[in-house]
Amino acid sequence: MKLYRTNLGCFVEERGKYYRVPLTSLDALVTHDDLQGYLLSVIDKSEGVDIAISELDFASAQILAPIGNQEVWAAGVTYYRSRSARMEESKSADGGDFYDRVYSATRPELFFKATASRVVGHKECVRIRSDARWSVPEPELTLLINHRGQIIGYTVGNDMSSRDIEGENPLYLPQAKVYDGSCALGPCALISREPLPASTPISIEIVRHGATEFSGVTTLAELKREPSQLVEYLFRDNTFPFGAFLMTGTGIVPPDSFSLASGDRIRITIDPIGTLENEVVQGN
Ligand code: DO4
Ligand code: MG
Repeated sequence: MKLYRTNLGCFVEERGKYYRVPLTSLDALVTHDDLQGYLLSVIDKSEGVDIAISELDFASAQILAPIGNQEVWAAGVTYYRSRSARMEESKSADGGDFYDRVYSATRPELFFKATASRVVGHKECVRIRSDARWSVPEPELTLLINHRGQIIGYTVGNDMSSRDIEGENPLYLPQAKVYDGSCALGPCALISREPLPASTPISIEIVRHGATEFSGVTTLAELKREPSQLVEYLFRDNTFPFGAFLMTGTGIVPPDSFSLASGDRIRITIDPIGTLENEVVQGN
């Protein structure tokens, strides 16, 4: 089941039909005792009633990021490709060793990524920092976790990153990662307690002036850590009254010659969830 947050309220989509969800607050949905059961009952009750109206509403709705008061956190260096790219970018700062060590350490790298106000949804604009010279998108499977630390769903995430700032000194990581428009989530949350199969592909396409400038693909088989293990570390000594999002790291890094530019369109697809599309704007 896919849960959409829109300017007209929340909708659940099942087999191409959209059903209006009476609970409109994402916080209430994420902290619901049995979200999946609740959404199934919404579908059951609406069967044969008012569905055409819901579909009509949905077609004219503006999709919003599927977030309420949740914090967004991120895991880093969870794919070999990210480890290698980071070691390379921080070589001149002697930072490479940290990335190699965290890749194989028991404790994962977890960092704070965004508050809801810094998150944009499908078809909204992600931003390049005004003081960054080398920026990339990071396509990441993003976990939706309830206040009890249970994974209740998945969304598509873009962990926008300023590689020159991060590479200059690993202590600059928060500035490279956390700024207005630095995170995109959407287009919906796939509500499921089942782990996604290892064969699940994550793909990205960056379109510039109508042509593909970069594309890449990986699969969850390349993710070195179990999502449940990442969540266990996140919830150690931390409470999340409204639940949280956890981005699971990137397995796709464009070549070093590539940097995002204003007007680029980023499309990230994770098949059972959908495609998150955002245009890039340069901060000033
Ligand atoms: O360690 C820096 C950030 C890593 C990251 O964001 C990633 O691997 O996805
Ligand atoms: Mg990342």
